[in-house]
Amino acid sequence: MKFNKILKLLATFIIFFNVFSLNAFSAEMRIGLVVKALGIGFFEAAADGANQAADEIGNIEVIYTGPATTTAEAQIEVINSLIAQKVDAIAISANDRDALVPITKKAMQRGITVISWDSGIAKEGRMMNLDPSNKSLIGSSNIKWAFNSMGGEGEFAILSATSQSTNQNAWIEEMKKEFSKSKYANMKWVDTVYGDDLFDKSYQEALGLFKKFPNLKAIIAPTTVGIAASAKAVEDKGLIGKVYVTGLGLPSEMKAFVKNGSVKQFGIWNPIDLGYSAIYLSYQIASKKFKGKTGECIPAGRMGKICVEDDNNAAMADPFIFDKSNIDKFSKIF
Ligand code: RAM
Repeated sequence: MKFNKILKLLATFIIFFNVFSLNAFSAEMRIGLVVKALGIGFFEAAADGANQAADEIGNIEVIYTGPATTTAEAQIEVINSLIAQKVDAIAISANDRDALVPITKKAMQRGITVISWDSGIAKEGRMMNLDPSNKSLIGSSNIKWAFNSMGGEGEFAILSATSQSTNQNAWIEEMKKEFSKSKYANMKWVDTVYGDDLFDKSYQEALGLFKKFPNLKAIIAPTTVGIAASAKAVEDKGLIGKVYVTGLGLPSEMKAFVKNGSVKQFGIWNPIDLGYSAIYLSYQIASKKFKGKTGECIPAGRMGKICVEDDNNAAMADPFIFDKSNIDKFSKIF
């Protein structure tokens, strides 16, 4: 009797385990979400959104991956490994617009759907690209936030991510266009430096700017890593009220700096929504419902339809501005 009971228990356990493991490991579609580097809060928020989309669609496994450093070489290794794992789709935020093209072409030749998001790959290396927002709007907004923060006059510098980064380079080009307007005649763009989306390097670059330009009034850092590092440098060097930091940041990482006055205003889009959209688009293309081509409007769950424009390029939403009035609310979300 006792032995029978044990057998029954064992059988129940085996059945339960099988069902459980089937559910957990039998995803119909596997999507590699490749980021510039691991350990960046912005990408971790995007991964949260990616998992939300996967849960909503069902039967999707998101493989969140990326290199330790923000280089194209390291990303090539990551993509090679995803090709070897025979994933269905790869959605990548690229460290280089051109250097990744041969490896992503190889992935596509093997039937893998490839899209870029956040930081794009050149057209021939992906099926579509999802920008977080309109490039020119992001660029002009950054200059406007600097104008507002520094009272429209004085010296400012850019502290960017890597010198090869597709997204930051495109935004800097747009900043140049905006800055050529007469409204900014009393502002002087003195330098552009690169912190490689590494906190320590960005911090050192900010210190370098303070030394080289004793009259510096603002740093524009269009990177979540660079803006937090610059604001910390301003705080540590006792420069609050003298140097203002602005750019693109995560409210959760910038709250303390808005409160202490090293940052007056900054902006960003919702990174959770961006990761969510990247998975939806990958799924729609990998399941052959869409191609990611100009003219298509692709349903993306709670984000509605995302419409593909020129060069198979789409933009998600307008950037949102944060300051003392709303930082508490948003710092709880991302
Ligand atoms: C960093 C990365 C990312 C960029 C944001 C604004 O997290 O460089 O690519 O979109 O900043």
